[in-house]
Amino acid sequence: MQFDTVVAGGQVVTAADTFRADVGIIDGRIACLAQGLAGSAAKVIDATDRLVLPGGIDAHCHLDQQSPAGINHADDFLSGTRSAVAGGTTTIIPFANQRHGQPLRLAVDAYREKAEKAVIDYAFHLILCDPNAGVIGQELPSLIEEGYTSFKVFMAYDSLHVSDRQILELMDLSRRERTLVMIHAENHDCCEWLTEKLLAEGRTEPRYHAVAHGDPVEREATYRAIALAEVAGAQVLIVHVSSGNAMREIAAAQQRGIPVLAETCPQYLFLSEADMDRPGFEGAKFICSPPPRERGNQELIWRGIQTGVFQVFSSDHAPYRFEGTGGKGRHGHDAAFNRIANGVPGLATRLPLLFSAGVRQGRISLQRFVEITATNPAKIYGLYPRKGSIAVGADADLAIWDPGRKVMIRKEMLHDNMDYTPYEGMEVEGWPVITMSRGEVVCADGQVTAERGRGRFLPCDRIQEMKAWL
Ligand code: DUC
Ligand code: ZN
Ligand code: ZN
Repeated sequence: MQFDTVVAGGQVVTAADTFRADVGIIDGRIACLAQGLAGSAAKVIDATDRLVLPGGIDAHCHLDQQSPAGINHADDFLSGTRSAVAGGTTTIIPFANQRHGQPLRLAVDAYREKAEKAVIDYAFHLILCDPNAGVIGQELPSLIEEGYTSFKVFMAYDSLHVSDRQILELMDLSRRERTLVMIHAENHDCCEWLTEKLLAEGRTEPRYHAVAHGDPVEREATYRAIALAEVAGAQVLIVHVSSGNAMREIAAAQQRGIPVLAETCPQYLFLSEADMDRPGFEGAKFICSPPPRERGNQELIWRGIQTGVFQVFSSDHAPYRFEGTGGKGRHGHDAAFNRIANGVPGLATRLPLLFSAGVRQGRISLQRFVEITATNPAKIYGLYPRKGSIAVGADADLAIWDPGRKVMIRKEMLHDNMDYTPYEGMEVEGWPVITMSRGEVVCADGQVTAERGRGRFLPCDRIQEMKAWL
């Protein structure tokens, strides 16, 4: 066999195994896994002393969306996907966001057009803020056929949140059609009531965001989302779980055999509510929803990763710049917490942070790392086996890691369009030194070489039965 490229001499890591093999690539796909392939290759990439992992799948990131308050994200599909490859990610699943009263089809078409600049492959989740009878009865069934099989709804936010009744209708459709409802679990009335109370008391600094979006607010909505899924007989995935208490509700449901999956994110392992209390307006940089909790909570989230409560680890990249008219500080540096856009960036830092504190510091195995950052997202969202693994026939999406490389995270190395990273100055051990998408090197030694627009849309399959996962 003659290969276009062989990645030679590395340790191949999958969710199941680590083994020594060369990876032979033909036409962007993995054609052979065996030793001694380098002699039959047009191009050889030396992976001696390196780990060869599936490229990461970031199953939750926001690009080129507008916040509920009308603020644009700093990253579009070009800067966002360039940043992704700089951190070893080769597939993203961002959101096509419906506006009130807007036919879903228009939202999907608009986001498909925005995504034409992407440098890596992408699928879409749909955000539904207006799941009316036309959406549920007509639009979704036809979009599902076209490969949109996961839908996010919000239990909080003025312009976004939907009622329990609407969630039930959507879950009912999801059960029939074998799709997946993703839930932003925070109790809207609680957030609103707490926010008004805090503002009336003059408690306006960024740190009060953590009070307005406190732990019980997330825990109640998580419990309710699970109960709704039980009522509807549907599978559900709770996104961006931040609190150990919400996580316990999920674990309890999983133990009862309820098909509830869960995702967590770097901000809940590496940031805490103390960051929102940094001097001046600095705390605004760390505002996201749900917010990072007290430091002790981080260990609980690690435990959930170790024990399997969480199946997915995503960035929830929601890039709002600090300065400028579209930034967190657009209402001035004394703006009240509820006027600061919610979200932190993280596409490039997701994998190195978890690799370093998880794998290198002995909290999780390499297999678990691959599982929650690539293989599980591919399986859950219907992209497996084309994406998410290193196997013959799969796309040659690879991240070649130098497991010992020490890097201090600096905003400048992340290739996004942000003016800060919440992880500035953190030291990590282990870095993806080469990223390949469909057999092509798209980033090497910090240089992004991918051509604009080379990414392709990935239609997602219907969702599998999940009971076996729990
Ligand atoms: N929810 C998200 O999923 N991302 C950013 C902010 C939010 O509320
Ligand atoms: Zn959310
Ligand atoms: Zn999000």
